[in-house]
Amino acid sequence: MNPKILIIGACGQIGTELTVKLRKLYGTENVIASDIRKLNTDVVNSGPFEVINALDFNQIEHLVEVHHITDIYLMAALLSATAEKNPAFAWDLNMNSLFHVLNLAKSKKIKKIFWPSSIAVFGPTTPKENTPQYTIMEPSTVYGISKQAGERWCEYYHNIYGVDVRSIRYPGLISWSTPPGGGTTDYAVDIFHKAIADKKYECFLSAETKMPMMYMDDAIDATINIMKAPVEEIKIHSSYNLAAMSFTPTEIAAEIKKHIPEFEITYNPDFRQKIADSWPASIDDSDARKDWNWNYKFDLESMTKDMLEHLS
Ligand code: AKB
Repeated sequence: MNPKILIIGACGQIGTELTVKLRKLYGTENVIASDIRKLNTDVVNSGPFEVINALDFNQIEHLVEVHHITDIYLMAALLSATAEKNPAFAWDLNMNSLFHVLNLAKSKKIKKIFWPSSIAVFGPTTPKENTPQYTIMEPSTVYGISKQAGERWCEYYHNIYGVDVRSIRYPGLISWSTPPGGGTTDYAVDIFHKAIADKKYECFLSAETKMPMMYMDDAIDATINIMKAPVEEIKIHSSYNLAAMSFTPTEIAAEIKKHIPEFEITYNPDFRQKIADSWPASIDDSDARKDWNWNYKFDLESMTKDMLEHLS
């Protein structure tokens, strides 16, 4: 039987594409999209849509009851750069929306949860290359602290209350169809828009800042696959490391130059540099590969080609 899905934060960077894919997979009527406002006309007009506040438990519970929801994908969050500007609200949104959903599962009103974590759970004392699944985690951003605490709570709710919650530590995500949402890795999306429009880009990170990244198609596949995996395959109940490619601004600029030879990049690092410096450069995702057969399709070359084709 198809799951009955509620996506909270459906108009955001991941939510938009996730909604489309889940509707194709499970049928439009089985996927209820929701967000705080009607921010994306495609999402709003392509199937059932509800305006809700992720911080309002009663609103979420009401939707769960009315639509007989079995699975919730909680995609609402403040990302790293935005969260630094509003720490109290970021903590409130990122943590309390998670508690609402975990508590619905604890009281058996829903069966399964997807909750996104991030490479931001790591910090400056974490090994930078091939960052292991289990390692030192001392996040230095509000976003990272909220994601790390969230991971601990997911594992706790699984161990103590038997909640089926599944999670991925997303790297930076790159997509042509949705604008970035206030993250530190967002330069890797902006750069394509500026390369096409202006043939030049001023990067807010320094030339050699290497970070883990992933094309949105792969991120959506990972999300759907971890949710589809039989419960016994899910061995990690905090969050899985996930990787595809790692590159620096210099390297992505060189790849773009192969298609747009006039393209030039300059560097003017801002407050986001410190955030990027505290994150891993590459990730060891062998547990995800082993447990639920994770693999990626897009590398830097194929991602760049696909981005430019779609945006042009
Ligand atoms: C961000 O840059 O904040 C996000 C993330 C890595 O979670 N893209």
